[in-house]
Amino acid sequence: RPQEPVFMPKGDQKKAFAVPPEYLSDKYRPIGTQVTSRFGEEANERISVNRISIPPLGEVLELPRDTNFSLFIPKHRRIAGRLIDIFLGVRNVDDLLAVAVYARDRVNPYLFNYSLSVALLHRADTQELDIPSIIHSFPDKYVDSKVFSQAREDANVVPEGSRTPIEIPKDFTASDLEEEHRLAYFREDIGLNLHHWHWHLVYPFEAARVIVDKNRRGELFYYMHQQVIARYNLERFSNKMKRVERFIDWKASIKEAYFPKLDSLVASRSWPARVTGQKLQNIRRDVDGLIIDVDDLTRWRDRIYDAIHSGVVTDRQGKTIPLTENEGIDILGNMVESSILSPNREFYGDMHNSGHILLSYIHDPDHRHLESFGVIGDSATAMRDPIFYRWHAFIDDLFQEFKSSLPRYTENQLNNPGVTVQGVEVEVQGSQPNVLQTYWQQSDVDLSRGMDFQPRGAVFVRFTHLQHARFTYKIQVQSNQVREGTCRIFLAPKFDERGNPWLFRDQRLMFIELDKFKVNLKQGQNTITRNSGDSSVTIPFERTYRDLDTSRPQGGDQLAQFNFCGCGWPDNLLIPKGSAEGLPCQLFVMISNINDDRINQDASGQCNDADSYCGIKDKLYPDRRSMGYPFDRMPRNGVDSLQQFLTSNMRVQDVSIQFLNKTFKPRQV
Ligand code: CUO
Repeated sequence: RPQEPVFMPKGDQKKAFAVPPEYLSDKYRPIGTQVTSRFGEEANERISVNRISIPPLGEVLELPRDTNFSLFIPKHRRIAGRLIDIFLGVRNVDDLLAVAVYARDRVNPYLFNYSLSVALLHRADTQELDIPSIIHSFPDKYVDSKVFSQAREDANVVPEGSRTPIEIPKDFTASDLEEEHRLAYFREDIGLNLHHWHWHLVYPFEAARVIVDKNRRGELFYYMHQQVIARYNLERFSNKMKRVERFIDWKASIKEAYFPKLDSLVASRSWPARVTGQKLQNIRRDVDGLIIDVDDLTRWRDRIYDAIHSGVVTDRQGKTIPLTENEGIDILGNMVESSILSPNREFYGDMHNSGHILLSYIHDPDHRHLESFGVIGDSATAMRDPIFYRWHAFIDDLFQEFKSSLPRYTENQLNNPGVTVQGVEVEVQGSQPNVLQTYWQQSDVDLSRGMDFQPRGAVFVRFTHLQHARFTYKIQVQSNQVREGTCRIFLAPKFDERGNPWLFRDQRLMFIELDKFKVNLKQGQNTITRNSGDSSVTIPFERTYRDLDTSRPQGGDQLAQFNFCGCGWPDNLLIPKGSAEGLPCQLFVMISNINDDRINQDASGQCNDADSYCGIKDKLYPDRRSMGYPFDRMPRNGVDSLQQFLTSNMRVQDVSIQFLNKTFKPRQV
């Protein structure tokens, strides 16, 4: 079993649980003393586990231990919700430990890990407990399956000090014969998939209402995924490919295939591949309690479009709720995803989640081959598959349809009178100004925690990922008085796929957010300096991979933030790949009027360094504007180009992104 107990400490301190015999599962009870003494001998600390009356696990036990688990499957998430409730419902940490220990050997490992992680994130008394990163619990969801047999061999044969990292080739899922493979470095980036897993862990769409109902979560669902598509498109441009095509013809066959080459160690099965030319089919899978027709999607889509065009949604009681200028997108986000906050799930359905399901079972819609779902059926792996982006491009288009119906921003809503941005420059380490640089970098990660074999010890895997040279923005601002403002920095390609200049209405959808931060301006001339590593979009590389982190907080508040803060765009993907000759881009900088931005709250002491896509734990989203402002709406009349869009508090600087085809050796941490 690859899974480690969630409370397992690091290093060579080994703790063992002294467990009441009746907690052992049926399989182990007859040999209880042998089992406990085997592990007990290695331990240098014993923790006694309370004997309490365990709440009945009921249907939680219905999911076999050796199957895959997906939050997109309603039955699975109902079961997860039940287990989360059990973990949230016990009186204190000691009782939680007792229930967790009892459940651990009875419950599906993925289900157990997910439910306990959600509970630890949300219980007031567990804010100081650390959750191991999922890459350490389930490395099989993130790396080439070939690694595991090599790792086992190394662990058995090679003494710990003499092991060399096992190298994962950069191109292990396909060859260049497949055009979409050019984007594999992005789709299969470990940090990207960890971010996505964390985002959905922090913003579950079904659980107790107190957990789901977070500030603007529907809007954030729209915005975070909109940015994923914008960023994917910039990567496509970097590779001389056109924008991702929406998946809208649900009767047509899908040309992009994907062969993940991942094995589930828990299910002891390979993740199914999606071959080329497949079509969506109606799902009839008794084993998952799933009945979905392709026509269901069509009906939900049409009803959602109706709601958008009429500007109102109809709730379960038949009451109408207006989709207002500011809050409408939040309602729509919950409705389309859908979450339990959807005003009417019966009528507007479960559009986006069902798309994930239909695509993930395209190879075995009626379970005749006893196959499980493909990678798009799990938020930890979904972003690996090209079809993910085509599906989300359709979902995003739905949201854009709504955004297009909103009043345009007036000049007043964009300008910040008295503030003029006079100049912008990007200083790049080791390069000329305004030329961003990217390259390949190798990094090592220890995956031994997720592997259960003797003798133990570190097993490092070496992978190759995109990286960029550090850079600094230097922004010259003139202000007619002392004031605060919000500096918003975005990047978009300068030309479209044909090399033509953009119409602003199209280019606005291509902007990726790079940073957003508060500035204090003095009267007169100001120079704002900001480092790329401080971006409000990203978390540091070390935090993405957790155990590489040398500055790891040790307890208390800091640790609570740390758990939440696994959510954040990976720093190594802040800047798209660009091209050898340099991809021409436009860097947009704006200082907006703080009076319309400000949220009055104390966000200090909380994880707030990746709030753009993830929000802040237990706080309001720290920006009052609509997410994506100022690019989230159609331009005012007469604005056809970015230049015409600009007010004096905005400025555009031409930059290029140059890719150096070099691979740098692993960082030493
Ligand atoms: Cu993140 Cu479709 O929502 O995967």
